[in-house]
Amino acid sequence: MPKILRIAVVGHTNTGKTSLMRTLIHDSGFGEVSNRPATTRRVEGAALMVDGEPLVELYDTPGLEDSIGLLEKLERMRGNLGLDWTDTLRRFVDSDEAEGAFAQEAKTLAHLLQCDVGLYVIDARDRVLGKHKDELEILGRTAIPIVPVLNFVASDYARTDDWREQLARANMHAVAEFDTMVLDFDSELRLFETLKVLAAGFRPTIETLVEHVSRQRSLRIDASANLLADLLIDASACLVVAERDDESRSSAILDGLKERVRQREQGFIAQLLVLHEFDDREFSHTALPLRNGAWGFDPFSPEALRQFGISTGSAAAAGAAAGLAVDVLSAGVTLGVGTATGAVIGAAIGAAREKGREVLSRLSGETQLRVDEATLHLLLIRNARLVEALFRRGHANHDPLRLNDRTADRQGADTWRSLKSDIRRMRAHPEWSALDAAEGQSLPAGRRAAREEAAAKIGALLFGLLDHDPGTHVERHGSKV
Ligand SMILES: Nc1nc2c(ncn2[C@@H]2O[C@H](COP(=O)(O)OP(=O)(O)OP(=O)(O)O)[C@@H](O)[C@H]2O)c(=O)[nH]1
Ligand SMILES: [Mg+2]
Repeated sequence: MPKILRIAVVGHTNTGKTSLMRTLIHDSGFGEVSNRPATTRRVEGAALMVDGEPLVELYDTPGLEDSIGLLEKLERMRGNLGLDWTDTLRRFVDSDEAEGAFAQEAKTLAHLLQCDVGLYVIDARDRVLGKHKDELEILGRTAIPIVPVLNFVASDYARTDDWREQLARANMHAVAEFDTMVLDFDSELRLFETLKVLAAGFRPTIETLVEHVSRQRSLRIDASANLLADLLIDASACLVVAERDDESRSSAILDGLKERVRQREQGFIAQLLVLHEFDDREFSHTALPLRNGAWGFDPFSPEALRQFGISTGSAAAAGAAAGLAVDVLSAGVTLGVGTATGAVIGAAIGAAREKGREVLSRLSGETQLRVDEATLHLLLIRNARLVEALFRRGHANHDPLRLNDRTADRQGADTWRSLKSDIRRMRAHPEWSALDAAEGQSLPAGRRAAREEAAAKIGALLFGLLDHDPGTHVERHGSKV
């Protein structure tokens, strides 16, 4: 294993240092984040592990508050002692002075001096002021390589150019840009690349880290695709039989099927949040689209279909049969699973949608019910969008999860078309659905093959979504006074 790289995250107070830590270590529970200054009062560390071994140690530090006063003090000290800057700084952090008015700054500088590199976090919305210039002056004299990280760059008010100019004047040319609310994988890689240039002795460490981070991302995309494929199989293959003669029992069976699909989707979301290392409590109070860890709209509601631009045809999905397709067993003719599509069944579905329970009750004999295609399409698209949003969400972000981008709907519609034959096969195998399977029950081999094929197509969709420019994903944030 290459040698451990120690990184100190430093900067003015309230610039997003703790948030950057959370983003880089994918842990929304790290430290305390708040809009008031001086939230972090002591140095706190976390390690990025590869194969069970720490590879990078990151240290969050208290914010620098009075750099103007500190620089004056250091200059006086240096004049009196006749030392160079680095020795003056070392002497300062060991002195009694470090316990007094500059205690916060001293803790941070003492830690920076023990690290291999510093990330200097800047709120890019800030005007470049004297206090920042003095901070840069002090940091530049530590003899530790410093990588400035422009944070809040997604804001309309970011003064990125002003900052780059100022940093160049301080001889800092390798600058990283970030927004800790939006986890942009490319910015993360660029940050590591910049570190590689400035901490040249740690190239193998950073290369191992980049390889690890990229591999983890691919594995997470594949795992998300598998989870989504499982959801689709469970919902597509599931079949229930309702008795024509007993209307109240039939409608209970129907409601039962819907409820199991809802719960199955919720189970999928819970698994997805674990996979992406988000705590589902984070989503319990947010408005759109997740409420209490579930989608705001019921998957069987016409609103949900409309929200994702899925056409429900002329029959407005309404009534008891909304979201369910109907196979009819009547007069000895089975419009069985294999032929569950086509004009005949299409008419039955349309009629059932229009009149709901009433039509069901008029069908003679036994009625087979399954989740209809529009709802399956919805399950695919909205959950692909959710996967995309989770990939793009920084772990410092506590805003409600928003899905602004429609790319998933367009690309998802293509994937949906390519999945049609898979779905038809799933529908021919009700035994593949785990909706009714007991916990731990092994599932048929055919299902495993179907999952692999569906997951490959869904994985391609997810990779495509994550490759495109997020554009409207980025929220705009207000100016700072
Ligand atoms: N929009 C946006 N908000 C951010 C970003 N980074 C941090 N914030 C917010 O800015 C505020 C301060 O973030 P912290 O991470 O606590 O900042 P800090 O530098 O650790 O602050 P101290 O510990 O007090 O020095 C919080 O309200 C964060 O949610 C960012 O990139 N974009
Ligand atoms: Mg902090």
